[in-house]
Amino acid sequence: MTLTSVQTAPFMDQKPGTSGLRKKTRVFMEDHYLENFVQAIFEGIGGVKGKTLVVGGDGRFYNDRATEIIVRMAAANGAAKVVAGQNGLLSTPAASHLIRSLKTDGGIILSASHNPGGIDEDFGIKFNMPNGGPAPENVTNAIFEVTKSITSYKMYQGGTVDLGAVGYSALGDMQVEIVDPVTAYVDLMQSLFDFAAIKKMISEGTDIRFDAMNAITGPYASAIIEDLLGAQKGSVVHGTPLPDFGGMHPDPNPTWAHELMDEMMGEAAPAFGCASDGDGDRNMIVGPKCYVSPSDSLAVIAANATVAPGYAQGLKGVARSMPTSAAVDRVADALGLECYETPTGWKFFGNLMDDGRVSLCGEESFGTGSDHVREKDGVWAVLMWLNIMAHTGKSVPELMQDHWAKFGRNYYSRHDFEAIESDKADAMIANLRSKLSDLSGQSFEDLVVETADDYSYLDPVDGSTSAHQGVRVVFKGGARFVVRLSGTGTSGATLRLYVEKLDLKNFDQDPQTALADVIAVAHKIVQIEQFSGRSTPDVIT
Ligand code: VG1
Ligand code: CO
Repeated sequence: MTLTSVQTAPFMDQKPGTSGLRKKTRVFMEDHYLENFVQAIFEGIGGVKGKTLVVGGDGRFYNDRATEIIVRMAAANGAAKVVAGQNGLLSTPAASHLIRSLKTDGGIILSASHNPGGIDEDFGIKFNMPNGGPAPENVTNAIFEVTKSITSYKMYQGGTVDLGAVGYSALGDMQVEIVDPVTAYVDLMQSLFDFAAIKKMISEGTDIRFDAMNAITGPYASAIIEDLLGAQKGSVVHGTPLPDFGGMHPDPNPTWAHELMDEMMGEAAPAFGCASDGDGDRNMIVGPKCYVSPSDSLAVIAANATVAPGYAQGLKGVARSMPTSAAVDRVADALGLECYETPTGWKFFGNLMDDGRVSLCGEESFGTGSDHVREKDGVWAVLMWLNIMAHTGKSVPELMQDHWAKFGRNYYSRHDFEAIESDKADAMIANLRSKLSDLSGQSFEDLVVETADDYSYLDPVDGSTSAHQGVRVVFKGGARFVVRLSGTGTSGATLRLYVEKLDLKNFDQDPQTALADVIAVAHKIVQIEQFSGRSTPDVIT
């Protein structure tokens, strides 16, 4: 058994994106690539000597090997203890909960989230702070700085790291605790939701389909929905986490969760359908013939959350990412709640939650969550919806119709244009930025531009600024579009176009029809086809 210092040279491409460092799995498997980044995390957070860290991931290919490497490097760097999920497994929200509840010094989560997995697909790694939330930009920047000049990393050779058995062991002077990945999380959910009421509703005939997409939520959903809440066996489908997600693209949206969508749009649809992503932090909610857009889901939860015991005292405030629709703003307005707007990525919600300003947050990208952890949480959102249904006695379509009747409908859609050549995408955004100041006042058909800017966020808690977080163009009357480039992809660029329009009277249009004029004008202003050669999106949500 020896502690070694391994010579290495920097990789210049280890800049974390929206949610950690994501690359092709084979890149992470190159000699020193993962190790360099892990050492940079340790140094970027001021060392791990005497600290306790949580480690786990979504079970994708290389998760097990990477977990062992991190445990060995933590021991070599003098950590006091590592708490790892059994077999290296932890959903992202479960990891966040462990970091918080065990009062640790943070954790490392292995996941490329909603990106496909396998040796030829994607892998990822990120650091979460002692509050359980993704590291903010000043920390990811510090980590990135270390990656650019690293010359060696520490590795504990020899000894055994057995991730398979729950219990305690040691690696050198470091204690290793292997925990069941599901238990603590299930306890947390039971403390927040009315399991008895949900169980009764299910026993009275509300049937459920939970598509875990062969990713991490399978064991969590089976334990909660089938075992505790009594849903029929088989309610959870694709419930075994597989290293390549069985070839599925574990992104819970109508395009990638098409099996679930087909079932929910068919004649024999269950009463409630839902899906989660690779690492368990996203959710999609669907009723019979009724797809719930994530922005609407956030608004419905904001309007009804007090029916759940964990939120009975009322919400402190709400927050949404800037491209998310303003549906939740309308609810906040009606309830007299503070409503915050932040850049894309869950890391921006952490300060607001820690400061007691908000208890509910959401993103249009199928992310919803609360201050019970510091990540978005797919299973949590599913249970919140079930709790709301159990207490109101309303179905998903009824909840949506009632919501729109009360607050109006913010028609909303996101169009993704994937795998654009990066320089073309950059040129498109640069061109758009260059004409922003001239846009206001200009008319496009019936739409008159009111404001156009490049979104910059001033964090009200720590005073930090994050600039260039997306271009937004708002028209008179409130319709708007937003464009930004994805920060989670691993090849080329993905352009995201977000469009929105409020309607106070007509609630039953197809969003693509309701938004057609804004979409057309967005294409014209952004010049998507001229720059990218693309006129139709790859994914519409
Ligand atoms: C996307 C989403 C963003 C989300 C992020 C991480 O980022 O748009 O809302 O927070 O993924 O989600 P981007 O930069 O590609 O638009 V996950 O489920 O990967 O942790
Ligand atoms: Co995710």
